[in-house]
Amino acid sequence: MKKMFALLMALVMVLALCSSAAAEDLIKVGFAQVGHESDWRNANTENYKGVFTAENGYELSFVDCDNDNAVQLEAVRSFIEQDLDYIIIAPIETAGWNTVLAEAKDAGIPVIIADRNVDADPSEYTTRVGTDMVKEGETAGLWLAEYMAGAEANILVIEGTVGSSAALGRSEGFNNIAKDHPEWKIIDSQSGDFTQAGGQQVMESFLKSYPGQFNVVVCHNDNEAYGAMDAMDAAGVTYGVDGDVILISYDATKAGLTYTLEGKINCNVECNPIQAAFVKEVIEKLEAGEAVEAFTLVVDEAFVAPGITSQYATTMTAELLAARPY
Ligand code: GYE
Repeated sequence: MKKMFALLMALVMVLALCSSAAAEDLIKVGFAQVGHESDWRNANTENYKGVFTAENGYELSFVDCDNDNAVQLEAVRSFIEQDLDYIIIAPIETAGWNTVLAEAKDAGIPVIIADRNVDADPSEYTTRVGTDMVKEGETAGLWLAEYMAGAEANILVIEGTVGSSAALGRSEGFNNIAKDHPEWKIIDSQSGDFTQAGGQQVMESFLKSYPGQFNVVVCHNDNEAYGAMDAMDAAGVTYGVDGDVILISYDATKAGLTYTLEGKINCNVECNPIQAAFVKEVIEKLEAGEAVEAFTLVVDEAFVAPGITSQYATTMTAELLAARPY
């Protein structure tokens, strides 16, 4: 009996040793995430949590920065203090990163800028993974030009978070196309902070300020579009393929594409939130001592409501919607 007990104890100790060795072997990754402002963001977070798992060899320290720049800087500094192996930042705003990036560099911790971009020289961080937001804006503009075919457009824009590369890029891209269309007028452009409540609030104020004066609404993400739709519903303004107002959105989440399939959103420009595997690939290369590209592009497409055909976008079908993973 004593022998059995000793054997059992030895086994327990070996197992404990093995698992602590395994925990030490895990690659420690800190992720300073923007927050939880949108369905897109939640899909992006889920994707990271599903990829950076212990089974895959990672220990993920995840911080939801709740759209607060100070919290995000603090999160990155705490990753540096903990001496993690890699730091991933999805920057809320483009500005204000130089100092903390230099601190990470001094500590020898590689930094991966994910999703949104920073306003810093690429030499200040290791690499970037994300979508091309200027191109997303241009796609929306090109589609609108094709759809309007020379008709007048009086446009209201509900922007994303002020100072975020997602909002800046989409505006820049859309404006690149708008400048070639003298028959277009951007009446107003205000931030809805990428939230449904923000989108609704901005649309309510637009409806008061510009009643009957607009025929296009551009929302920088799906959640803002849902808010804008609620505001237009309440004001008796119709939108979508059978409505008076053309509605453009970005993200192409499952719910957003459901509205696109129903014809309520005319055009939905995708921004792909499934980015974690690309980041993991970059880390694997760095672990192997290989060089990494300065930028890994996550490719997007665009979708339009049934009845619309476009050289810039795919016409939505029930099959396409069913196949959407997020
Ligand atoms: O479009 C929006 C989210 O940075 C691309 O952030 C991302 C944007 C996305 O809140 O829904």
